[in-house]
Order: sequence, then structure tokens, then C-alpha cells
Amino acid sequence: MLKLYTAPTPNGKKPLILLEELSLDYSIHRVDLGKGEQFLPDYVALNPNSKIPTLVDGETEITVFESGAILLYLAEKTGQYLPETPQAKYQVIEWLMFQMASVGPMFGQLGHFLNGASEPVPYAMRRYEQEVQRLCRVLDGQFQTKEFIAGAYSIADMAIFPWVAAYDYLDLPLEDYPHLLRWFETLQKRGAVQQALALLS
Ligand SMILES: N[C@@H](CCC(=O)N[C@@H](CS)C(=O)NCC(=O)O)C(=O)O
Repeated sequence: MLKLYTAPTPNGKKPLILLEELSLDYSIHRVDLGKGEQFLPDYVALNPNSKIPTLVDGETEITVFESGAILLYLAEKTGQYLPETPQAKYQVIEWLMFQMASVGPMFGQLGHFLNGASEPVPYAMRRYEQEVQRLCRVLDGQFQTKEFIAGAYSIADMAIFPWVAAYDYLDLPLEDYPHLLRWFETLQKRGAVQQALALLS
């Protein structure tokens, strides 16, 4: 049995989308971030960084933290959503890394300075807004010629989707990026994506 420790945040939704796409048998263990449950010793033993998500695979007794690593683990375990041929596989991995290193941190910081900062910091708001806009242009350019981020639907799309889905919270005018919007609406219509979002709502 797979156990997913998660919460209703963009990073927390990524592995849920994959679990739903794979129709795997799994259970959800909600970590209440507001109550600081991510800092409890039992949880820190699973995830030394005190963040969600974390996956525990009871079959292999492997524990994986970092959402990108969880996506790779499940894709490799099942042989799905990560191509086998090296060129196609590394195209997925490069966009997954792009999400983990750029989209997640920059969108996250913009969300913080727009909605969560204890005082307004105009410089930080401007800096992260510009960087998020730049990243959206990169995504828009890729979706101009590709149906999905690395060609076929993959774990890289599942990693990017929850951050783009936070467009409202980020004051992000998605209509300025027509190809990104087309991709977003395609994913939004997938049953597994809708099911994953509903599970945490
Ligand atoms: N790079 C990590 C980031 C995880 C992360 O930042 N999780 C946030 C929620 S989206 C969290 O657990 N925050 C709780 C805290 O910072 O105390 C991943 O992708 O798994």
C-alpha cells in the first residue's frame, strides 16, 4: 500500500494527480501545516526537510520526499508517464527539473509576497512578478509547438499544472499566454486531475 502525506497546496497536489492517473491503491495522510504537524518528530523521520509531500511505499519499504522525486519514483515503479528512450526521458526530466528549480520556487515566492508577507515589500513583489511572467513566456513558447510540455503527457505536466492552477492567488493573467492557457484547459478537463483536486478541497 502507498501512503501519501500531503496537504492542499500546489506541491501537495502533484503526486495526487499521478496517483489518480495511475489508478493505484493508496491512502492520503493529511499533514496540517497550519498546526505545524510537519515539524512533529514522526513526520521529520520521514521528511527531514519538514515539508509535504512524502510518499511511503509499504511494498518496497521505500520512503521518498520532494515532489519531483516522488513523481519519478512512481513513474519508474509503474513504467508510465516517463518515456523509456533516453532522449524522450531526459526531455521529461529537464522540464520536471525546470518546474522544481524555477516554477515552484518563483511562483511560491510571488504567492508569499502577494498574500502572506507581514508587510508589503514592493521590490520583492516586482522581482517575483517579473520572474513568474518570464517563466510563463518560456512555458507559452514551449506549448506553441508541443501539445504537452515534453511532447506526450508526462509527470512534467503534472508537476507544472498545480502552480498554473494557482493563477488567481498569483494575480496571473493566463489569457496573456494563449498556448499555456490551451494546455491548462486541456489538463483541467482530465478526470484524474479533477479527482485529485477534489480529494484535497
Ligand atoms: N521542493 C519541495 C517543496 C515542498 C514545499 O515547499 N512544501 C510546502 C507546501 S507547498 C510545505 O510543506 N510548507 C510547510 C512549511 O514550510 O512549513 C517539494 O517539491 O516537495
